[in-house]
Amino acid sequence: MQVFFGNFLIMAILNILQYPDSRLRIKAKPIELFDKPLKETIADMFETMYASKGIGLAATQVNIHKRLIVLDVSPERDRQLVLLNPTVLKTSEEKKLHDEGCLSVPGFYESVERPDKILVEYFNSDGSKHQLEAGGLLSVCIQHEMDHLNGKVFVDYLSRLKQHRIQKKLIKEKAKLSVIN
Ligand code: GNR
Ligand code: NI
Repeated sequence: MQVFFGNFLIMAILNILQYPDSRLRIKAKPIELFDKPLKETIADMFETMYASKGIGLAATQVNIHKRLIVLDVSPERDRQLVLLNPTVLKTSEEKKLHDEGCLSVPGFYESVERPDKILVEYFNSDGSKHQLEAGGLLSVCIQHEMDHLNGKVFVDYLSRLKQHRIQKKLIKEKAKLSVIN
């Protein structure tokens, strides 16, 4: 939610769901209205992503179950990308391993194999249709975010042993925090 306070536009930093929260498993629904509330959600998601030093954020992670992704993989943090209702049209045969992290899985970085290049179709916040060919980090990030929209987390690609270790550690840390607060 955005609030006007005098001349100041107040954006909100949203709460990020943490693995293994079951709400990360909800499949997001297509966006039908390209309206002002949607633009406010997009602004809040960028604010949240930059505050958390992330390169991408899917609406699912902030408990909004709509097909909406924000990204900025630039080192200067000045190349905002918004993908609404994204679909993958093509994927390369060639796959690559890349180290991945996730704002919903804080502190863990693991190697995941994915197609190297993808062709994505999406809508922007004005409702116009675009295509984007991505490789490298951008390709990894878009695939990681589109997984979130389908209720999938990068941890799902790891061995069951690693999944259990990560779950145990994050649940334990959460319990510690609830004793303090
Ligand atoms: O900030 C993020 N960094 C990252 C690094 C490698 C592969 C994927 C990512 S996405 C992640 C932000 C996030 O959790 N998005 O869902
Ligand atoms: Ni993530």
